[in-house]
Amino acid sequence: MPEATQRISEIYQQVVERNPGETDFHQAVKEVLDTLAPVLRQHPKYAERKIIERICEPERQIIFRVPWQDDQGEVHINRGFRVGFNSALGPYKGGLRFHPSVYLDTIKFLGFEQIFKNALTGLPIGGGKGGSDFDPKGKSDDEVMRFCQSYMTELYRHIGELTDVPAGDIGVGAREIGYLFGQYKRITNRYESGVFTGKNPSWGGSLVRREATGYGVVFFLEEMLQARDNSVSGKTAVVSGSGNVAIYAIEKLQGMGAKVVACSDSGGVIYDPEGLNLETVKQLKEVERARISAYVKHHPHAEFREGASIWDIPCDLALPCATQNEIDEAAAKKLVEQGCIALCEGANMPCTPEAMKVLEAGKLAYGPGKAANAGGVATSALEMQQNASRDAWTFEHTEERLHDIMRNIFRDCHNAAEEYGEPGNYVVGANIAGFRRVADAMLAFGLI
Ligand code: NDP
Ligand code: 2IT
Repeated sequence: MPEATQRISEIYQQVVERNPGETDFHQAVKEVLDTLAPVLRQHPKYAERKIIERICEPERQIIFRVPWQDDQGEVHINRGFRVGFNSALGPYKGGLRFHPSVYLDTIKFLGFEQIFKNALTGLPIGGGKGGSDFDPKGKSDDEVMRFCQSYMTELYRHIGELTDVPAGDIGVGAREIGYLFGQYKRITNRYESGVFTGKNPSWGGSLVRREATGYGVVFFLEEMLQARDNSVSGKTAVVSGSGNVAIYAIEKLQGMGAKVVACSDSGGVIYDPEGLNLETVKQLKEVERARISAYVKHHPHAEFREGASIWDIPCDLALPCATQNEIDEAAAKKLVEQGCIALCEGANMPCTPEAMKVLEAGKLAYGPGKAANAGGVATSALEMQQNASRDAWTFEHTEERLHDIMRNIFRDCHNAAEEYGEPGNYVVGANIAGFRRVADAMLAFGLI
């Protein structure tokens, strides 16, 4: 039915016109919409009730001023955001990103992706995202605390364990969650553990949440490889970034017998042909908040390549775990040429549309972020469960739950891809499986 394709292209045009200049948001929407025509054909109700049009419009968008003072007493003004995109399946759920590049477009693309990702987990969480153009890099702990307190002084009225539950993303880790939660608790006069996830396990956080995104990516990768009678063990891997997701992806890769030869930060790439020493990376990034270039001081045989592309390094497995659009067409070509067999996305939308085409043509096993990196938010939902029951689970139990969830996500993507005639295409599988869960809930609720 050509009308379905036509309808989708009209919806996309409307999204572009209604959200001028928001190119990352357009890209995220296009990637999902391009896979939905067969679903509209099979379920005309989705079109009649304008489900896609509604999903593309956030339920609410909050933008606010965040004034704070640095250690010298100088005043700074940042902008805060929180977008509640879709609450059909549960309270808005998604991280906060603090990075100087953040603007409304960034939060909308991330919030849109989050709807489908969260639906794929099978857990009761809607989609949302937030953040600020604040740059935590180079700031003292006190400055970060003052910023977080100011940010929460506005945000607190919009969130709640049954309404909207933030967590971390780029630039927001355990330190920031602590300051944000502390201010929320103080303003609201409630110890409402379930309002935030990614908390320290000593005050209401879940074990495995810190590791969950990175571990989950590798669990998903292993499922993809096993479907091709292959495995992570014995492979050479490259992981971009050296933050939360990258570190725990490296840990699980190494634990499963892969050799990880490179990681990076915004300053450049570390290439260690002997295999990265993860303890050094953790010490530099989690303790000292140093630049990754300092790795070579500890391991002089390794090489630091300032400003270089990590995707020039030959590998079997590529795991982008830094940021959006970090793999362009040229990088994708290089990966294919050099014999990479699988790419699994820890970051959100790390491949440009052109790169995705190259990877598809190159027949790589390709794990899209909204499925592959869903282990983080899934474990956040497990943290919410523990908070609701005032319980704390063991590491082993929680990791097993995470592992099961990743296997189920893989199975759902795999089955949806087969059902819609594109076996092995997990982009199609993830988009359709996630979309259908949200769409069916929206239909059930009437016109919302
Ligand atoms: P962190 O802040 O812990 O680490 C981010 C890493 O990526 C750092 O090494 C950082 O380098 C690098 N990076 C960030 N922005 C850029 C940029 N513009 N150019 C080059 N390098 C960059 O964040 P996370 O590890 O939490 O997040 C990484 C990715 O994973 C993001 O795409 C995030 O949305 C996604 N994600 C995170 C989840 C989570 O649970 N944390 C869950 C699912 C997805 P530098 O320090 O130099 O800036
Ligand atoms: O992109 C993501 O899924 C996250 N940053 C984690 C969100 C969460 O609520 O744990």
